[in-house]
Amino acid sequence: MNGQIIRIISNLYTVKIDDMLFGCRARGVFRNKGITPLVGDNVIVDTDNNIIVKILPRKNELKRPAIANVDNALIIASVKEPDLDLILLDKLISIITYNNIEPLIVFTKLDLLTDEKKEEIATLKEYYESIGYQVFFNTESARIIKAIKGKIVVLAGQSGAGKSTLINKLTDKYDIETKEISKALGRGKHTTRHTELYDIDDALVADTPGFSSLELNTISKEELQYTFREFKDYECKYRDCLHNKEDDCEIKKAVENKRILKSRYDNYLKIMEEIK
Ligand SMILES: Nc1nc2c(ncn2[C@@H]2O[C@H](COP(=O)(O)OP(=O)(O)O)[C@@H](O)[C@H]2O)c(=O)[nH]1
Ligand SMILES: [Mg+2]
Ligand SMILES: [Zn+2]
Repeated sequence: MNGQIIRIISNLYTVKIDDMLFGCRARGVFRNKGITPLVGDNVIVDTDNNIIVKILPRKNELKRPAIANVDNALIIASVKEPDLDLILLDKLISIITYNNIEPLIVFTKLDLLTDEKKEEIATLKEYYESIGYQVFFNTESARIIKAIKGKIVVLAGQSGAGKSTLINKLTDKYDIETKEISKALGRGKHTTRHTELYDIDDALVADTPGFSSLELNTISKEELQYTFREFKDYECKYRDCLHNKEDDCEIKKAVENKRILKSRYDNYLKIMEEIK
């Protein structure tokens, strides 16, 4: 029968088949071939013997957390405590997009802002929506649940941004430990020892950041522009243009005309600097 691995503890695999959970072992042959079954793997199970007999092809695979077939990354971006970090946001969007995962943006902690600052965030939200991203506030549980239904989802975003809090808000099935902001920022390591996917209304969500901003290394500076979705609307007359030098560059013109958000372009240049 077909199922999906939702939890791994040492060599015991919990496989969800329809709505039932099976504790399974993996076939010895995987080990011999150097194949490691991952959380998120679609598998075929011999349910008479509770053995995983086959792992179906993966659409992608992450290292930390070790997880396969990720559909979405929820980028959790706090607007205060810690302050909104737009370069981190744009960098995460690029890294996630590059890994063939659709990013969803969630702004948290708007309750800590003045009305004026809230307006600025609303404008920002509109921009990201206008270029094709789904953007949420962490108060919009119903909308978020709808967006991730049936998907495998990882979280991204800095410590203290409100990732665990969000999962607790999305479901009352779990009570995940959240940290006071001071402690969260002081902590270098996760206490999580194994990858578990929380089953939230038919979505599987990993409460371990799937991406950090440090993972730029695989993107080349030539490829970076393709992870900036709005750049695709413009065609430069310069072949191989990196949109950083030529005065007559279509992207630069779009920034001047305020059709591309200035911070997006500035962050593009900063991220490219980091790649070099
Ligand atoms: N005021 C406010 N505090 C929040 C919000 N979301 C999370 N927090 C607090 O921020 C701190 C860090 O949250 P946590 O979920 O542990 O962050 P994580 O490190 O990303 O998992 C905790 O004290 C939360 O109670 C929010 O929307 N508003
Ligand atoms: Mg947490
Ligand atoms: Zn250009």
